[in-house]
Amino acid sequence: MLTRIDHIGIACFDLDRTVEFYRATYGFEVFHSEVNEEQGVREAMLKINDTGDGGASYLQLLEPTREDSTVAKWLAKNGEGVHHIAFGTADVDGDAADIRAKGVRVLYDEPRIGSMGSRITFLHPKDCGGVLTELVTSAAAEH
Ligand code: MC0
Repeated sequence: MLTRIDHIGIACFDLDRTVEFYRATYGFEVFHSEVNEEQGVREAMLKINDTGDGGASYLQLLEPTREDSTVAKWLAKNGEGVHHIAFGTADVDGDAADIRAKGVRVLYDEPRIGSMGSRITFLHPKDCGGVLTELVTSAAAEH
């Protein structure tokens, strides 16, 4: 069951400059940052609020680390802006299977590693009204 907005992914050309915009404009601080080589991104997670399911909602700022990454390709075409939304669930495997059975393309056969050790998969934007959609089970929810 999808129980929260886990994060909104925002693509940017310059992560440090964008982090500073969110700090100076809204007062949001970086909760966590990392490089995800598989996904080709450097990212900063800005925690916005805790959620009723024991998780939290974040803004995820994404800068590509290589030109052939999905985010670099998206930025070249669209410029900076909202890249994807992510729903949180305690069971990414089960929810992905249920959604696949409804005819929506799930991009990975098995969830991959996302931010902060989470397990993630994506739904194809062309099957989701133009919205790249991610499903996330946080590392904490698995223990
Ligand atoms: C592409 N399209 C999008 C889109 N990306 N539409 C809405 N939102 C997006 N973010 C559209 C394109 O405009 C195009 O439409 C069509 O989908 C095909 O796109 P493409 O440019 O030809 O690119 P593909 O087909 O090679 O790849 C698209 C696909 C890819 C969604 C399969 O981006 C993908 O695998 N994304 C999932 C992984 C990802 O994005 N990772 C980065 C975040 P037209 O109409 O022009 O045909 S990593 C992350 O977020 C992790 C770290 C985490 O949360 O923990």
